[in-house]
Amino acid sequence: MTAPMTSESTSPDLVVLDDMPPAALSRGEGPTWHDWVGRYRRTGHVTVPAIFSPAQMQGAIADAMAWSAAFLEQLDDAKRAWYLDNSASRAEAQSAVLRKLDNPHANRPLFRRLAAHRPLLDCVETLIGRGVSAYFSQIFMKPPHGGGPKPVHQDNYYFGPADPDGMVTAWIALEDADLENGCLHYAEGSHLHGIVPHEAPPERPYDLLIPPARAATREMVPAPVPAGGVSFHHGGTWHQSADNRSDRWRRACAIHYVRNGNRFAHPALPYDESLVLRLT
Ligand SMILES: O=C(O)CCC(=O)C(=O)O
Repeated sequence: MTAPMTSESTSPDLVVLDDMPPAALSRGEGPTWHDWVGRYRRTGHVTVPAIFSPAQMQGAIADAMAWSAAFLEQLDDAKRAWYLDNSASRAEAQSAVLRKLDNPHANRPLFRRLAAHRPLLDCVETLIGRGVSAYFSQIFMKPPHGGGPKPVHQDNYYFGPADPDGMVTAWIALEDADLENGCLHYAEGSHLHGIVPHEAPPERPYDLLIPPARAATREMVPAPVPAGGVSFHHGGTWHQSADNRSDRWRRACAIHYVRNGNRFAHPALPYDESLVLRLT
């Protein structure tokens, strides 16, 4: 369906900003600038720590929870089962937790600022080229001992971007994400083999997933991310998250960036182009 990215066939106008490593990578030890770009090309994902401060992440969590409470308040019955983690009645909804919130970059000034954070954009522009926009975003919430798994899928199946290499997902860990509380897992190198068919369970028509028998053919490697770090993944990379088996929350914000001019040309679900936010 889409051309796979290889290290030989990156987008022609991709620019690697050799002279401007993100601040997070110029501090301390760990992978160098070139190491992490190479890792992304090879495996389809890479994690960069400490792009945001603890204070920024605490502010983001407080804002997400305030938005969640306000959103729950006005949710009608039809939408409740989709948005709530445990399908809840109206009475239960008082204590229920939203599974996800769409487009924080467009709805919440604080998340708009996170999306425009220069060290984050440095990384994004290195991966997909200069001049980028936030196209779609989501906050994902897994409460302690709750928050079901997100099955294996490819973002580019949902988005169908005109240029599959001109889209990257930046998954911001608002708090530590690890094996116990449901961090992401990736099938390394899966972005090199194109897009595979997805299906949706009849009761969850928006939950497009790679059929379990096929998903089981690939090893899924966990990608723990410390609070304030960002896991970047290519739109073709198979990924999933497990349920939260810990006493802790796992809240994260995924921002899907495109290089300007690229668009979701053949999306599997509708996306509102009026919310696209040009950033550079
Ligand atoms: O955070 C999750 O559980 C799922 C995130 C995801 O699928 C994504 O960012 O593309």
